[in-house]
Amino acid sequence: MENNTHRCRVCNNKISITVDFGSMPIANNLLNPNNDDAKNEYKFHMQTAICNACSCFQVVSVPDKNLMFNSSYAYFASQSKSMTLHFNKLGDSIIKNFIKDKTDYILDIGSNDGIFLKNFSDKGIGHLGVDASENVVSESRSNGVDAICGFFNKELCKSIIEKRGKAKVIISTNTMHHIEKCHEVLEGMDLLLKDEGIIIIEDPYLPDMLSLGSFEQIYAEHNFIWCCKSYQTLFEKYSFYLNRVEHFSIHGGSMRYFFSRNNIQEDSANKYLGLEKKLKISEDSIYLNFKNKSENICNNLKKFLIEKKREGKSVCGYGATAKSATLLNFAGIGTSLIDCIYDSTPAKIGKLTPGTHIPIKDASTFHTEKFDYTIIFAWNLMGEIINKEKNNGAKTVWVEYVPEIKLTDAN
Ligand code: JHZ
Ligand code: ZN
Repeated sequence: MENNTHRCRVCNNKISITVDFGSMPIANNLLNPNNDDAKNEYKFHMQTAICNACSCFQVVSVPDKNLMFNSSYAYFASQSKSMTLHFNKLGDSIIKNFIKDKTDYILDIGSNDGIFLKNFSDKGIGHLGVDASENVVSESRSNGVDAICGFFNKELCKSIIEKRGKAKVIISTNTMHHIEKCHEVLEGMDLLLKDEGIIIIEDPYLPDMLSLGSFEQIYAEHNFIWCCKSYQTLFEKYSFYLNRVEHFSIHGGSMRYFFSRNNIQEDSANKYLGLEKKLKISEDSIYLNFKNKSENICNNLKKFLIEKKREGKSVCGYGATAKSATLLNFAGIGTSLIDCIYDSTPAKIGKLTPGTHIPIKDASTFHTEKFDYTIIFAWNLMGEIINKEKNNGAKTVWVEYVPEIKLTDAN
């Protein structure tokens, strides 16, 4: 492993590179086929490191945030019914347990199209979304959600406090791992949260990524893959304590973390902190195995695709996910092996995938096309997608590839 002078973004400890994924485009930076987007495509060198002191897994050099989060952000969370359901349940439990009086409001960092806050706006409960991408903010407003466009930091929080006072609950789902300057977020939370308030964070969990070998969770926006130890280190610097965690299978394994000013650590937090220690996730040596798993996933999928091409079979993809950008670019899989990828998101349809330039087509026409094989790039939403397409009458063999190739025949 290469020696260098990189420093951990959480604790400033020296870190060294564990896996080098080479040149990568920005995962959600889909290209317009009718202009020079493809010729001028932005790329960065994606290398990852683990901090031996605080277990923070991070991308070493991250593209400028304005290149990733802007008015053409392509991900709209409400495209998934199962994710909508997941957030409805979370909303109900927060309303029951934490929203106690009329002045209490919840603030969502990375509120996207309002998928989560809709639970509050529909019931007339105080809420505010913050998101750095104007297009998803407009979408959430059109869904009745109160949201502002901006990067969450101390300055923004000062202006929110002037207008709304302090928040009872601060939540951030699938967003903290997008924010390179994580201390700016904590400085904002430190100002904005009521003394008796609670912070809830949820995102993909490092030990799950390591055990599946799902390296696709890493891309420009996902510049951290968090765990209990790394979050605990970050939050304790601002006197917030990890009280409790809840584990979910969504997105290939996610953790929900609860922080407050109370220094009480429940069994769930102890359990996972202990597990992380036992798994030695802070040690460089673990990442050699992870690198091997990642390369195997790529090699197996590529081998499968080459074989099917040779047999004259037709192959497409389903779900133009951010994850698939990492996979396709790292594996070197492009239009010679996959004809197109189907997706239901209006902002993605008609565009090309970043780096590999595979055309993205409207998922509503998928069932009419009859591809022999369909690679399910949204493997985390597989049940929902297969059911939907089965009802539409789609005939294909679905192909999963994490952790290994698995076929589901829907013919
Ligand atoms: P999905 C995103 O990652 C991006 P991605 C982001 N960086 C993040 O943090 C994680 O999510 C949590 C489509 N689809 O959820 C919609 C259909 O076409 O796996 C999406 O493009 N038909 C913010 O992009 C994609 O699949 C359907 O029926 O890796 C799913 O993307 C359904 C259900 C989805 O996340
Ligand atoms: Zn660290």
